[in-house]
Amino acid sequence: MTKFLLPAVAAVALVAAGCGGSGESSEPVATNEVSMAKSYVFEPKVIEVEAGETVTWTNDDNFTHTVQVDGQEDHKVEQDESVSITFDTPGTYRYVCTLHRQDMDGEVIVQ
Ligand SMILES: [Cu+2]
Repeated sequence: MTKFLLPAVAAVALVAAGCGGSGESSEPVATNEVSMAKSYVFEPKVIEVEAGETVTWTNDDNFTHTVQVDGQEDHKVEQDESVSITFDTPGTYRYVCTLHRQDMDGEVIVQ
């Protein structure tokens, strides 16, 4: 248990120190569920999972969105639908909605 808690606390502390306190939305959240919430956002924006976990994005917005991880296959997600991607290799993966890349991006940190 302690093994899992310590790195998470350290990561949050680093983010807070680096951003001067204004980066509330960029603190990693330990979850494998991301909502495409109203409107044009991934919520939470930065998540943290264990290697081998599957992350599910669900479109709760009124518009079609996509999930494209690190330039790989683009997954179209219609309203009320979802897409799941499994992350086997540790690392930091950035992703975007290719329809709204100015507004919609996020990060999956795989431990
Ligand atoms: Cu979008």
